[in-house]
Amino acid sequence: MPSVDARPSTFTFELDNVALLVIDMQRDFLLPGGFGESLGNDVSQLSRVIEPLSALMAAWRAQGLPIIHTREGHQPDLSDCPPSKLARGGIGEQGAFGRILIRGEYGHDIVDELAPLAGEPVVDKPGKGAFYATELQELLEKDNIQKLVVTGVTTEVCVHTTVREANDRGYDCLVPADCVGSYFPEFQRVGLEMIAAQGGIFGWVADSPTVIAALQEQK
Ligand code: C5J
Repeated sequence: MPSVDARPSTFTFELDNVALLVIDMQRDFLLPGGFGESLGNDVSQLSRVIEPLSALMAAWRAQGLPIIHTREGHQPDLSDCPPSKLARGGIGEQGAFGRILIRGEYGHDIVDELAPLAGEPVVDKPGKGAFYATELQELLEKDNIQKLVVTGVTTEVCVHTTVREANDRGYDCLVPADCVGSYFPEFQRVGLEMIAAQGGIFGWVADSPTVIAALQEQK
């Protein structure tokens, strides 16, 4: 059984009950010129996640373990976008990579380096959390997944919301600190601390090389 040195305590999982969740590694959040940068954000804070996450995904795939990707976005007619979200601007407007966070647009899709492989589910979500108004829970239940390694962007928004949703649904979540990113270094630090605080109130935090080493010990 892989055993990961994590905070606040060791995180263990069975190879047949774990999935890697890759949250919203979309061009519009990560690429220079995209939606994230147009809001004044420093996208290099997110792109530094690509390399370690790519290595984790490779190790994960080498073990034949499941990866589930998510994308935040909306139908072209915006019928699934709450008026309150729309009113804050951006969504559906023309951006450098097509209409912002609209399904089917170039900017809405996942960065080339982390492209899903055939057969890996891609869950399209209208909200921040990956469980809200999606098929995610059904996918997890189908394969009896009970533990999640949660990666992606942004730490304090979609990663945190998803970890909290998962925690309330009974899933144990491990977050590799170098595989999640925030535009704001302070939010990154505090976001990770909040997960592991109070005896792991939302989950566990580790580094991806530790997770990879634990996986490779299984060979
Ligand atoms: C945001 C996300 N930040 N994926 N989305 O709007 O965290």
